[in-house]
Amino acid sequence: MPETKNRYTAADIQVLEGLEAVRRRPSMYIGSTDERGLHHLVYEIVDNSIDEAMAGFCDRIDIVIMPDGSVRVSDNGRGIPIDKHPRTGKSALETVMTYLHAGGKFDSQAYKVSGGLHGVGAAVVNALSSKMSVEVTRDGKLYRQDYERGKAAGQLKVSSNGASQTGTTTWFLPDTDIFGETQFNFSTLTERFREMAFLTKGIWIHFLDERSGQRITYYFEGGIKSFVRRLNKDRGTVHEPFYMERGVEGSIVEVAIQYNDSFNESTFAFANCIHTIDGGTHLTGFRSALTRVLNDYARRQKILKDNDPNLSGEDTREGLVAVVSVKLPEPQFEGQTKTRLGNAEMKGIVESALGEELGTWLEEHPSDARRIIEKCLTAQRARDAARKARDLVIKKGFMDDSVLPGKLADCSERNPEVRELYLVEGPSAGGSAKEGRDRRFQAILPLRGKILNVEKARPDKMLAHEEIKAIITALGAGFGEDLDLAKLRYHRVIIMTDADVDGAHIRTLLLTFFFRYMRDLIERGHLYIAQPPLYRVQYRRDVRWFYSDKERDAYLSKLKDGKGVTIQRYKGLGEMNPNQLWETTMDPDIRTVLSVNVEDAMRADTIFTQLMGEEVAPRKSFIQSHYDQVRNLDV
Ligand code: 0RA
Repeated sequence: MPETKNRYTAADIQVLEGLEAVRRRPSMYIGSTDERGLHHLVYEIVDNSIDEAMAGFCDRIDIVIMPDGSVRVSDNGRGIPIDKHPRTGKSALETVMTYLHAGGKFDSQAYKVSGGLHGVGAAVVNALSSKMSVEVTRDGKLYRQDYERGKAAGQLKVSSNGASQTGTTTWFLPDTDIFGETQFNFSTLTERFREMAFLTKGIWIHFLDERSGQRITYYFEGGIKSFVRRLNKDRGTVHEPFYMERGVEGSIVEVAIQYNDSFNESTFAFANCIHTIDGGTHLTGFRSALTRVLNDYARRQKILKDNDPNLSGEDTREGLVAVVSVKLPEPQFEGQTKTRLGNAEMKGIVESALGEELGTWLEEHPSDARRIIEKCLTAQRARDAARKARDLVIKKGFMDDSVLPGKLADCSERNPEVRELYLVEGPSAGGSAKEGRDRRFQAILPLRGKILNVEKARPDKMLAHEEIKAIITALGAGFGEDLDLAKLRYHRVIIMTDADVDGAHIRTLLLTFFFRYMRDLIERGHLYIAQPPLYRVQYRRDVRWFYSDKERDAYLSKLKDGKGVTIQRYKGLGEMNPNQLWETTMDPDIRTVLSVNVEDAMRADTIFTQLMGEEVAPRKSFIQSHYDQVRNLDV
């Protein structure tokens, strides 16, 4: 914990701007007024309680979503001070709730962990709420004040309750004049609360959604150490997690590391509990310490001989799961989305703190250390092999369309912008698709058998896999670092699989491949998922296709008598004749295709990791329990 500053005095708050500015330009303060902005209100309030927890005075936060769309957040901290503020002449509480810190912009998190009053967020929430009230318990009294659209609606009321506990309860109702969307999303909130709980060791977060009665409690004794354990839950791990926490010059550095037996890196970096997706100085310091310490150790132990090359940064990050969390007084967030930490001093602080702590840990855990180094050496050797394989493969004409795969049924159109490539599961479906398509602009690549799980294979293995090789060659744009979309032979790549669990699995494997090796293709909107129907319903001579149980039932319930109705369930694409496949799934005039996008690459990554984990059971249950959503999968 940082050393907390001297006791708070009301004069510490820098004032002073009214809240009209917030109502005039809400997006400047909360990013947007859509669903995201709405949720941001809750985070702002909970953040204040989290700050109180980080200062060491609070270990419990209760959040309740009410049926009327209002939210209540309570904590057992010291309670917002109520003493009189010298500049405003009002209570500290009212000052905090009805004035804006100078410069209290959306991107300014400067008040966090700074020992000052964490008020900016609460005032912004107040400005954007049609009603709000704050109750403070301290000094054996209960204080309460109500607000409307950022203005006090009455005096601070005091009653004596004689209770010894302290705390703050904030209740607010988002203003429907400001927010287009006022429905809170349970899982959006739980995800964030879980992250907050992970990042704040020892905090209990209780969340109740009164609309549905759902409730959930988060508590992670080990903080980010629990986080890495959780991330590795379904994988084989190489050792017990490494964990360190150290205070340096008013900042706190926390790092947890655990290698697993996969080949991907998942490092999450946070600054003051904000997920810095674009990294920054703390991440740079982390990486350079990791590479340096592992190389030093390997040399000292003579695992690396004098003539052996150093482990590269990449070599030390295969199978790495890590969380880096720093807390600092005046964080600077950079970049368009303010998700990169800019404070230059953080690089050195993290690098030396981690360098020392990890160095010591390796010395004290020689068998864990050896396994980690072995893992890095394997990565180094494999990277070498992959480089050679790739050179070979490129030489062999991988990116040359004179060697298109034999089973590709190409189209006649030459302009890549209008060309489509269907990746079709199963030979019989492939046959129907070939016959049913419009051969001017639709090409078919039938895929046989299993698609390689690229999550479990290195690039050299991947390139040896027939189906993957065929996809890469057909697309003609290379892959990985060499991906060149200017060479892409089809601007629409459409995955067409059965509408069942196996189809969903194959689709996931394909998406994983694209995600890992052709992410830009997804990002540029070239990847789609075909939507074959689930049912064919014939009523007398009228034939219709339905894409969900709901649509089918709605139609059936409208038929007066059930006579003359035949319902056929399509289990596989192969059951449709070419004509039907064209009409239901491939005809651009009537088909629907889902565009795949990488909105949130990190989330997709986590989901992929979960889906692709070594152990089969969790993957199965994920696919089954999310089957409805899988139809509308957005990666
Ligand atoms: C500054 C000083 C003190 C408490 C807080 C801030 C505080 C703010 C919030 C906002 C939500 N929950 C909170 N809990 C505490 C206390 C100063 C003192 O009593 O010495």
